[in-house]
Amino acid sequence: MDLPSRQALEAFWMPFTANRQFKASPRLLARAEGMYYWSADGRRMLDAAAGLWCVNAGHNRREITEAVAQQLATLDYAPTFQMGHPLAFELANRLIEVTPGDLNRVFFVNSGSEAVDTALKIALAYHRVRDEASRQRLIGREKAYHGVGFGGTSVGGIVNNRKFFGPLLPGVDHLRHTLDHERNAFSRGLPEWGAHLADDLERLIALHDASTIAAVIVEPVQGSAGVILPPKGYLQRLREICDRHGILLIFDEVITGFGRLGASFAAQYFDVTPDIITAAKGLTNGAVPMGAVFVRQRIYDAFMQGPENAIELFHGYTYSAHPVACAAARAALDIYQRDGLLTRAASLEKEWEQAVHSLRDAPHVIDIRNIGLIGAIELQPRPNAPTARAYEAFTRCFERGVLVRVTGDTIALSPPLIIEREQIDEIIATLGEVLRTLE
Ligand code: PXG
Repeated sequence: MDLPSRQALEAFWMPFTANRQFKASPRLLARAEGMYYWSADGRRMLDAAAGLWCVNAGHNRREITEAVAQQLATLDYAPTFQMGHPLAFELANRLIEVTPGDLNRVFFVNSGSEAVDTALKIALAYHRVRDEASRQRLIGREKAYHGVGFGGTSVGGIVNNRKFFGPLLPGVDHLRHTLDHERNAFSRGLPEWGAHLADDLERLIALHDASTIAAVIVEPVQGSAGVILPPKGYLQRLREICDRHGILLIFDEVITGFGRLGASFAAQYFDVTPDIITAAKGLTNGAVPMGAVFVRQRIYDAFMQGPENAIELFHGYTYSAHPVACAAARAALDIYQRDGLLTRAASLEKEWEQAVHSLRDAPHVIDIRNIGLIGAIELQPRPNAPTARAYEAFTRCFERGVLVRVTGDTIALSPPLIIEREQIDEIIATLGEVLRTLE
């Protein structure tokens, strides 16, 4: 494949990317299959990031490709405002086979960001239709990532994602995050210390009063901030506090949904049932953009009041339940269920944990965290140059044929759920080598 000139790279303003640095020395992917990418200059790369946490069944699955092609040739587009197409209903019915509890109503969107903004709007409107319109506050958490819409940015807690964009939504507050190196570094799986950090919600309730709070949104496992795990008992405690005060609990499962932890959703893994779940990414195995919001039946039912000809929720997208996305999602779910991928991470979890923690004594490592098929290796930042060391680890892994993801000074691993033992070994061996070459 001919590599593009520098000039040819200028027009595309790349997201969350150092554009000038990238364009001076681009990393281009040309093709993918199974656990591997091939770069534009023909090198094979082991994908230890599942793209961006989304290609859970591995790349270029034939069943998905064929389902998408056939759907495009049959019904390319269909509106879902006051119209419908059968596959949208079928997909919703299929999805609620794998959602927890009575989260059996599905609102379709096109991304994780849209799922989050939709969930927040549903939470606000839910209280209003129940005559509790004073519940308008939204509670997020420090270091959270909930996408890039104004709602998700507002409840998010990563400073660079917020500070450029003005005051954001009013009436938002944040829980403390749960990362504590002093007490919890190198925990295997969930940290023992910190369940009481959930009581920070009681502090916010005491400050604002429960009657003003609509919902709390958390990632059960924080991804983008560098894989931050909930301490044992933390999510249960959040659930109890929300229940006690009539506050909706939203789990943002854009990363944790569809098998990443070894259960369909983190809700099942932790045995904590939220009121709303947001999902995207693995929903279509990354093949076509799509997201979903799952709500408990009583939330949906609360809207189904008044005259039957009244629209119950003034919200939706041109591409909600796009037929091509629905086809990809149904084919992805077929694969997940047929091949046992929703639980495969559970059978690999111990081995994965062992492998990731074997890097403990490698140079620069200050913490290692793991859960399901997620791993994080946090490096000591270089003095006066935060993120530079981890970024270099990322580029050197890329040169050696392993694609990892870096956020801050943390290397994050989230391979496709089809990974085999030798591939786990290859990721760890490459990382070990790279860490030894770093200054
Ligand atoms: N919520 C969560 C928890 C996410 O992780 C989003 C919402 C937004 O989804 P969309 O589809 O709008 O991007 C995400 C996205 C990374 C990384 O490696 C993580 C995400 C996206 C890109 C990179 O840190 N998560």
